[in-house]
Amino acid sequence: GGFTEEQETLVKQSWESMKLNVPELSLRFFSTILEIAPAAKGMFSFLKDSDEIPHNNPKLKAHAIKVFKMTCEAAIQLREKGEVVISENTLKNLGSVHLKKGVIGPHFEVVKEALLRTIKEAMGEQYSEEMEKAWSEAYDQLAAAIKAEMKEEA
Ligand code: HEM
Ligand code: ISQ
Repeated sequence: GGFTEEQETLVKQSWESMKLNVPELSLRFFSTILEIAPAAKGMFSFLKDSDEIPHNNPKLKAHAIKVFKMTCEAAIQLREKGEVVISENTLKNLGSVHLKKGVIGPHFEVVKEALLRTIKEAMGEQYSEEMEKAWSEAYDQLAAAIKAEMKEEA
């Protein structure tokens, strides 16, 4: 089905609200990924020399926020163009980084679940099924583009 204006608005508005609390959001998101898939710990450089999740790691924050931002951008493009378009350089870089880190298909479901749980927690009363569905669809399309690039580079 097509991505509606209402869905785009739900994603954009919730992101505007969530980005007011980047430090907590990025930490919750990352912690939830590791809660669901503890084995993913070894993949992230932020955790190299400790078991503790660093609470003020600029790289962790920047990457986590990029996932939200890119999903929000995907929602805008889905509504405007009916598909997710990512610049060639960005896509190539994301493909190679994730391939090199050993990311595989099922990991994308883990990150999706963590993203949705983080949004639910952050939005509280304002959270809705429709909001979840909009983020979920945008994420799926974005993930498909990255997975296709990883396949190409493999
Ligand atoms: C790195 C985004 C899915 C694990 C990154 C970076 C971005 C990003 C922007 C930084 C790239 C750079 O260093 O230039 C995304 C997006 C995803 C996604 C938008 C899905 C739509 C995943 C999944 C996993 C994963 C499914 C597996 C659990 C990693 C790891 C790194 C990384 C291990 C390297 C972090 C480091 O040690 O510096 N991701 N990612 N990502 N991502 Fe993802
Ligand atoms: C990189 N890729 C996917 C999800 C992430 C979450 C937190 C930090 C980095 C990430």
